[in-house]
Formats: sequence, C-alpha cells, structure tokens
Amino acid sequence: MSYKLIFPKGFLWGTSTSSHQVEGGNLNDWREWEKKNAERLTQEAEKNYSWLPVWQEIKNQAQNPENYISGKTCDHYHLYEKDFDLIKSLNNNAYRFSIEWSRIEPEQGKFNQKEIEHYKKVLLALKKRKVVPFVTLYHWPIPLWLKEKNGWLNPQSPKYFERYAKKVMENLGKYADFWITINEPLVYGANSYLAGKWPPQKKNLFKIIKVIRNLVKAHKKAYKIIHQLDKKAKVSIAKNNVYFEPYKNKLFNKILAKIPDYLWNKYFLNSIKRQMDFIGLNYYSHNRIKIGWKKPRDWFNQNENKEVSDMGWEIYPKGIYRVLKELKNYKKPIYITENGIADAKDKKRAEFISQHLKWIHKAIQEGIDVRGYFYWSLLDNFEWDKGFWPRFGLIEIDYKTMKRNPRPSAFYYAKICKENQLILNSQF
Ligand code: IFM
Repeated sequence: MSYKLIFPKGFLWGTSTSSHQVEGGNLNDWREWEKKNAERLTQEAEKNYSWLPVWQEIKNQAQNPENYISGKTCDHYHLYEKDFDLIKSLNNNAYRFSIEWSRIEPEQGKFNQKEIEHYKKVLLALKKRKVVPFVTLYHWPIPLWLKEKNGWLNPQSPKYFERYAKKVMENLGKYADFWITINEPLVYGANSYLAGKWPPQKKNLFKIIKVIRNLVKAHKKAYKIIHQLDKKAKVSIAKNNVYFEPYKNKLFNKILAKIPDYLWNKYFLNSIKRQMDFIGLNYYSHNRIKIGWKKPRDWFNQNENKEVSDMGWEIYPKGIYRVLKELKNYKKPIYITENGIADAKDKKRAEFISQHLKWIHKAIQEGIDVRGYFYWSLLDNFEWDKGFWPRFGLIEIDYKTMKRNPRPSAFYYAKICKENQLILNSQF
C-alpha cells in the first residue's frame, strides 16, 4: 500500500548554492585564508576526520592541500546556463543562490558594473526558464577591503552592507522578489569568532556578541532599503535552526535545552521579527542536550548516533518538524532554504529527502505555513574548512573536467517536484 502526500498548490521546489562554494575565482577573505591554511588543514585531517565512517574513502583527499583551496570550484560562474538547464530538466521551479559581495564592491565604495551585469544575466537566465530566484546578499566571505577594516567587528559594517544592498537593489531589484540578506548568521559568528575555525579565527565571546549585533543591524538596514526600493520585495534571513533534544527527556535536560534553543534558534529571529516577511529555515540535524563537558568532536554525539551522513551528522528528519512547530509562533510564511546531506555514494540521499518531506508535510497538515523546499545543494561544492570531500550535490561534479552528472537521487527529487507530491510505502 502506498500513501500520497500532496503539497500545497504553488509550492516551490528548488535547490540552493552560494557564490564562494560554486562560482570559482573569487577574491575575498576566504580565498586568502585558504591559501594560508591549506597545509595546516591537511595536517589536522586525521585528527579531525579519522572518526568518520568514511575516513578510509576520504583520507587521500583530506590529506591533500589542494582539497582546501576553492580555486575554480564548480566554475558555476561560467557554466550557470548549463546548470540552469539541469535545474529545469529536474523540474525545479525555484533556485537559491548568493551574490558575491567582493565581486560587486571589490574596493570600498567602488562598484563593478560588469559584475552587476553578470548577476543580471544570471537572473534573466532563471526568468527565461520560469525558475523563481531566491537571492542571498551575504553568504559569509567578505571583500578584502572590509577584512582590512576588521570585518563585521567594525561599527560601520552595517552601513557598508546597507550601501551594498542598495546598489544591488537599484540594479537587480526588479528581477527578483525574494531576498535573503544574511545566510546563517550564528553559524558564521560561532565558527569565525568563537570556535576560531574560520577566518578571522577569533575565540572571543565579546567579539562574537559584537559581530552578531552588527549582523542584526545590517539586516535591519538592508531590510529597510530593500523595501524602500521595491515595495513588493519579500525579505528575510536564512536561519540555521537545530532541534535541541533534551537527553532521555529528563526534566533537568529539558530546562537545560532551553538555553541553546534561545541563544541559537531564537535570539536572532526575535531581534528582527519586525523586519522579516518570511522565515528562511536551514535544517540539517539535531543535538542531544545533557550536562557535562563535550569535546568539539562530540558535539554531534556520534557515539549515540544511529544513521549519519559522511560528515558524521545524525540523520534526524523528525527534528525539522520540531523546529517548524517552534517557528509557528512567528506567524510568518516559511521556506526551507536549505536541507541536505553529504553522501558521496548517494545511498542515503533519496531517503533523507523523503523522510524530511514527510515531516514537513505533517507540519503543513497541522497548519504551519511552509511554502517551499530547497535541497542543499544543487551541485557538489566547496564545503568551507573541510574543502571538497563532503559531497552534498544532487549533481555530482567531476572537478577535473567540470562534467555534471546527476545522481539517482536527483531523478527521485525531480519526480517529487514534478508531481508536487511524495509517495511513501508506509504511513507514520
Ligand atoms: O555548505 C553549507 C552552507 O554554506 C551553509 N549551510 C550548511 C551547508 C552544509 O554545511
């Protein structure tokens, strides 16, 4: 017996990417950092990844410095038309991508018209294929001039961002309705200013607080200017929320779980709740909360995880439902702007997608206004400090030839997109 889960009419079905991860040839703080840190990351690979079930398969790549240099990545900058043909052939009706700030404003206050034209062509290429664009303005790397000025620690940074957003809107505003100002502000802040893992590798509580505050201000300013320039624009952020599960459902852990839930899931959204027209949700996994110190590598509790991705993240589809239930309180439409799995062999991806969609559908049935789903990612791409070995793509990339090869799960997802429904063999 099979069960049909039908999604609301007009539901958006898409995939997501970000500029630095797929375009190639960017000149920003990440590119500089990669060059300086590739050797170190190679040396640390065994310590960082030998606990992963896929270690034997990835170790050569993870111990090669080239893995950590984004370089041309997927060359999406030049091959976007080809990629959009694939999107179309896979029945997607939406696509989320980011504009690279360092291309648009390579020097402070000087804008590169040629690069603006590039993104105009990108947007027109989507329009031609009737694909709805979701445009992210900022997905982590910053221009070099801003890096020199202390990046997001600079009190002027929200103003700089506002000026950049204004320029983009003046030139590209009429080609898109959905705008995401900032991708995953907390993930960025935590890795760059608290864990010391990403550029500029700070470990300082005061700095992360400052950065997050500046990101809140930057969003608010951008929200205002976008609306001034386009009344019908829909603006938000893409927020990575985690389901913080109280370990063994114990009372103490339930109370404890409220702390990360507030700080990680709610603080930023609460701060901008009057400046968001929808919620962009990025969901990947959950985390069990219990008392006791954990080494960073235990943060995903791999000892208790049942099924994991290549990166060791537990596959926990019910978490998306839990997170959605909480987001209901904001009374805004929700788009899942990212959800995906690193799975080089493509053995788990189709099931990952269907199980998450099953829980999303349940949330919709219970009155939560979810209007779209974007799988992360369209293409295999550069996974930040981990480099190229994690493979999130529905489409496999051969980085030597740049050949695109849709995986079986891409066709599975294409069928769901086409029919606007998911067919399951068993009920809940
Ligand atoms: O690749 C990242 C993306 O840049 C932001 N969200 C999570 C993805 C997978 O780690």
